[in-house]
Amino acid sequence: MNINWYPGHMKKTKELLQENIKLVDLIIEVVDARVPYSSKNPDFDKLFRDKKRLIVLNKYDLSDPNMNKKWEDYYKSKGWSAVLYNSTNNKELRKLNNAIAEATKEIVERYKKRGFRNRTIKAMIVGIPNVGKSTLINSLAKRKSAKTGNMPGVTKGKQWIHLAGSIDLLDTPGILWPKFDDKESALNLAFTGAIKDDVLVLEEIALKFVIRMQQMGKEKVILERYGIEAGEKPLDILDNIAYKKGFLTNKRDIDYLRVANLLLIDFRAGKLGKITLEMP
Ligand SMILES: Nc1nc2c(ncn2[C@@H]2O[C@H](COP(=O)(O)OP(=O)(O)O)[C@@H](O)[C@H]2O)c(=O)[nH]1
Ligand SMILES: [Mg+2]
Repeated sequence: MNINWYPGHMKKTKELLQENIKLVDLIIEVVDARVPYSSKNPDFDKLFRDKKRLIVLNKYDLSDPNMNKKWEDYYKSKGWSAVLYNSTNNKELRKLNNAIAEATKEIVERYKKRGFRNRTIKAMIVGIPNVGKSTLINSLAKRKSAKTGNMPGVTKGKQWIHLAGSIDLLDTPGILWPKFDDKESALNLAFTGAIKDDVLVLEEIALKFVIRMQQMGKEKVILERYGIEAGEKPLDILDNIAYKKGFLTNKRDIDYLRVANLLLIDFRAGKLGKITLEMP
């Protein structure tokens, strides 16, 4: 993990979240649209229960359009608002602002009825590491760098970013910890790069990725990308990429680390196409 989530950190994170939740009307929960289940932490659902929630399926530029629709519908069926978003494309900003306005419509109405005409709606962004929280805050704030860090519990005073309409966004995201115990989720997060490569055996991750692609009936994408043939075993695919690319050490041993890097970097950059790794 790119965060040391030892129990003290977890406790601190939860306390900080609890404190911030009291201040806001809307929780904007960011997930990775390629792995919406694995990148969401249900531990926190209880904490957010009484708040209006907008799920941002971020990085939808990298995920399967058919699956995007399914996930969006799934979240809506749970009574949450949901929007597909690409934080790296400022042209989509209006879509997100509209989704926020839509999600907070009733709250605004309620405030008006109670006579608070100019009351701003307060929102905060939450999500596990690497889903794009900082990028999203920056895109909303229309600026290049948010003072964000991956260390939980290091906020120095709260700052609000004023957005379109009368929305104020807390400038520091709430960082949720990933699901550790679920092996399948951990693997999905390793594929997307949310779990730092240096604590993982990358060659193994790459092999598992090949197997996953085969299970999803998407092996062909890999074969076509590298101009290789399939073999009998999943490992043959890594071998064949190595031969094709000349990724050999001593001119004969396969450099699996190099193959793994290539394959995973290509997947993460969307070069294997738009792929979603799990279904609702
Ligand atoms: N393709 C794509 N990349 C994104 C998107 N949002 C964030 N990223 C990238 O994902 C990585 C992690 O983003 P970051 O904002 O640091 O995530 P955080 O840990 O949740 O704050 C960065 O390399 C971003 O450029 C998106 O919508 N599409
Ligand atoms: Mg960040």
